Amino acid sequence: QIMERDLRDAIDQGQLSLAFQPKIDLSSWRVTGFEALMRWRHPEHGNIPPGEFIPIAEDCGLIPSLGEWALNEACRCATRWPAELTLAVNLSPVQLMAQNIVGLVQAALTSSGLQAQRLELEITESVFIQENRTTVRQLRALHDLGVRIALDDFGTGYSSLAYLRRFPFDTLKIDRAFVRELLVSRDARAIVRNIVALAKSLRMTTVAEGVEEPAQVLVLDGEGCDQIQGFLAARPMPAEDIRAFLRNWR
Ligand code: G
Ligand code: G
Ligand code: MN
Ligand code: NA
Repeated sequence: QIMERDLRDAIDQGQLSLAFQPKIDLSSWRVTGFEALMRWRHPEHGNIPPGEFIPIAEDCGLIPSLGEWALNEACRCATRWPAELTLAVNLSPVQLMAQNIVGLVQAALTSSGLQAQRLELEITESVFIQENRTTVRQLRALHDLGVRIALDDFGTGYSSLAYLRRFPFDTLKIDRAFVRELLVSRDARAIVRNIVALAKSLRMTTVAEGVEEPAQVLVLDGEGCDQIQGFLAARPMPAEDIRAFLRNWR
């Protein structure tokens, strides 16, 4: 059982790290950037997946500290990459509610020297469950800094097309549940086709998550999807592996 106490120690004792997973442009097959994903190596329990500890951090009020650490660390790493590559960082809905997220993002950009246009913040649709004016106002203020905003895991949560009208997302990430079924389910394929069409008409970039097979790439490309992410291109990697990965890509 993970304790709140352990999470506090994790930050202080450097048990947290970031892994980076590339996004690939389907028309050029170039790397467009990387998404930062939190990793925790517990001294006794070993690696604990973010799916386990992020919800705990959200419940016990530690997500602002974890999130601030991740944002600063990720920006610092990204300044060492080629300048055309973007960085995506996940934001918890709790951060949008509880934290001066705009000041935090501004500070991370200033102290790292990363240009705002290179940063994209990924937010899941659960941010709209207890939607209030603060959430939308914070999203707009973040957008005004020049960072991009992505809607993560689209299509599986509490999706409502109304969100797409309430806030101008730059990117829409198609949840890997649809990608997983793409080759075996006509319905999944029809959903992907229509998500892409909807995103295009709203001038959003589409990214398909969880791509593991070349055949999925062919279908996604055929349906007009812009980018892919997934084990086919690469598993999330430590920052120090990025240089070699980029050198060997293609
Ligand atoms: O890397 P993995 O597939 O185990 O990640 C599981 C989930 O944890 C994903 O949905 C991802 O969005 C989330 N996650 C990973 N890193 C972060 C982070 O830094 N902040 C937040 N809020 N969520 C993260
Ligand atoms: O933020 P998000 O929930 O999208 O986080 C991505 C998570 O999905 C990471 O934990 C990552 O390890 C995982 N992941 C990335 N690519 C693949 C993939 O191709 N297949 C599967 N099953 N999981 C993936
Ligand atoms: Mn994400
Ligand atoms: Na996702």
